[in-house]
Amino acid sequence: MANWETVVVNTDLLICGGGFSACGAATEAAYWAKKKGLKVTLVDKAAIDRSGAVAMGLSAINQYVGIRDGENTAEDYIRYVRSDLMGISREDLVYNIARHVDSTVHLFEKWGLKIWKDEKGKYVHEGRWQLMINGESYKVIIAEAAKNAIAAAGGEIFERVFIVDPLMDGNKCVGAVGFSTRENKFYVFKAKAVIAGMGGAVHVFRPRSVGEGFGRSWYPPFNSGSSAYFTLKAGAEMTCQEVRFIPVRFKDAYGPVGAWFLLFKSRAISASGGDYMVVRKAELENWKPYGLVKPIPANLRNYLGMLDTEQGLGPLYMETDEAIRNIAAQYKDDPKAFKKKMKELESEAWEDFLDMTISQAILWAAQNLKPEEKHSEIAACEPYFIGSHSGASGAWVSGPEDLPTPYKWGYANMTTAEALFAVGDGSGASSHKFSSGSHAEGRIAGKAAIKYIVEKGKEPKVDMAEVEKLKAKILLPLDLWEKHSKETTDPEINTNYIVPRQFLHRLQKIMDEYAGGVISGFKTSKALCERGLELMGMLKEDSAKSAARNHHELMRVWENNQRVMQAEAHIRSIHFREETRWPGYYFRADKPKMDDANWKCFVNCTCDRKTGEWKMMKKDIWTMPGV
Ligand code: SFD
Ligand code: AMP
Repeated sequence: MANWETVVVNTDLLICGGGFSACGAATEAAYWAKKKGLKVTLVDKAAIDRSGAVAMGLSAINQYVGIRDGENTAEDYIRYVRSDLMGISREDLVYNIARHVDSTVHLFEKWGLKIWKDEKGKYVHEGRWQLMINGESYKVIIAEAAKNAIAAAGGEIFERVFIVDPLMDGNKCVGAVGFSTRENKFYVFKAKAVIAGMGGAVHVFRPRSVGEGFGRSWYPPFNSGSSAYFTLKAGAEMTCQEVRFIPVRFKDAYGPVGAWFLLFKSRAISASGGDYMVVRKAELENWKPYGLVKPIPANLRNYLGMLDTEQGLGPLYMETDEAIRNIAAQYKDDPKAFKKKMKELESEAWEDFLDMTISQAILWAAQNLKPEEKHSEIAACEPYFIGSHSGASGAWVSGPEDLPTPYKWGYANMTTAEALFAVGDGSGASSHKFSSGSHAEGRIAGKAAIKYIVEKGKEPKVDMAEVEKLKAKILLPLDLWEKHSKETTDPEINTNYIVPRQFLHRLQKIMDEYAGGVISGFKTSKALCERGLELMGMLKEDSAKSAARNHHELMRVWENNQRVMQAEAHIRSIHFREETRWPGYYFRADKPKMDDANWKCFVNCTCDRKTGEWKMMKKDIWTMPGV
């Protein structure tokens, strides 16, 4: 085995991940931990100033309820999420986040985030729930608060340490193991409670951008399904693993569309000029009651555009030029004011991307595209797993203590594995929390985890023999490379191992062709899922033959293995749910209709820790009384 030092770290609370939800957890947990003399440790695979989905910044805060100004209520937010997810949401979790998210946003502002204000000093809304920000440094600001809180409480932060597996004592999580991506160090974190906040997953499906564009995606390429893998490996129950997210984005550089649709009130059209949201309105009747609500659910908006594409009406375009002209039109009688407004709109258009998806601004520049002069192509992306946006995949967590929810087994956001909490993209069925809601959910879980430690925390019992086995398994790819790489002329072509890039391509091919990726027009069926699972079984066998030539590739190997776990949970869930509920995300082509009588329920699953056997189950939907 590679001769790496084993570093043991003892802590009370371990936070895995350093993104939005983990920073929320750290900020809150450190506050309570300091009072109780407990230690909080946070571990991220990258540097938390610029890690995760918000690495490049964002141009909007997508969840702000506005309770203090009477703009909306938390109950309104339940209704929004319920409809947008076609009836499938954990209303207790959605409510819990909605009632706390505003205070998180107020904290962001206190910490230095610039939220746009109008002349009356009110936040500028992008849409009903969204606020405009100057967000280039959004992550830096939120990370700084988390770092300060941990430092003030005497905790520790580990950066560039990649978490792989949970440590378990029966059904209880007692820590995690991982490795440094820079040094020859294998880490063992022993903890009384653990929070999984390692984001969602991308590159499980073959991306649209391949070859020289490989790595480009809307969701950040560094999130590889670590949360799902970690909670599944802990034996925790998962939910909504079929509810992938497919956003419509500016094509090829993946610029988000929210500001265009909501702030600029832009239309999207087909190549022949039809506005698919208007032309195809009648189709929405087939998806009642959700098809008839406002806003129309994200997957149905996608679906109407996809119908145009399927019928040869593509490319689809965002009418940026028309939208800018429409807004500026109110100044048409005053040439000076008109010119000024046009300049302002032009800079807002560019800033939207420069704050959040810089590559989109670069692509516009490279293609000589001026948004005020010419429209831009948009397209549906490849599927992602992101429980915090308009998808829903994640762990099945306990609801808030003060609500009459049937899903409650103790501490808020604790998974069905004791002492293991999940947040952000790692917790399921609580969609539309975005950056702010993920942070708020992190705070909820951080507080609950400290409460758990105070009330039930015991010294973690870690089986060091088990740890040694995990160390050997995790470092094996380095050994395989060392042993065999000189046996062939090209070390990448070797019958004794598979390199991470080849493995990833195989996974993506299976998912794309059998589980409804871009190439299959997002369509799959029972038989395709079954064949996909068969091939996945063979891929899993080969995962033990993965080789890595250095630290970076070792990370790539484990990212792949984590993606495989996410992929399998996804295919099994799509296979189990015998209906099509989210057209525009995926189609069970053999069951093309929504079947409320049999499938208005959650699909949950577990993977047995010892046998690896999957169990699929239905769970009833609970709706908040009176909402
Ligand atoms: O417009 C390991 N999101 C948006 N939210 C908004 O509020 N406004 C927007 O404008 C948003 N837009 C947007 C968004 C996302 C993306 C990718 C783009 C644009 C381009 C959504 C939010 O970003 C999202 O909801 C939150 O970030 C979710 O938070 P969280 O904590 O669940 O995930 P994270 O922030 O990505 O952090 C994950 C962390 O885990 C680390 N990590 N650490 C150790 N070991 C491992 N094995 C690990 N694997 C991962 C990561 O490094 C990271 O720190 S718009 O398009 O919608
Ligand atoms: P996006 O840029 O697509 O991630 O969207 C940002 C925010 O705007 C999210 O809250 C979306 O749900 C919302 N959104 C985007 N497009 C629309 C639309 N056409 N109608 C209503 N809400 C939208």
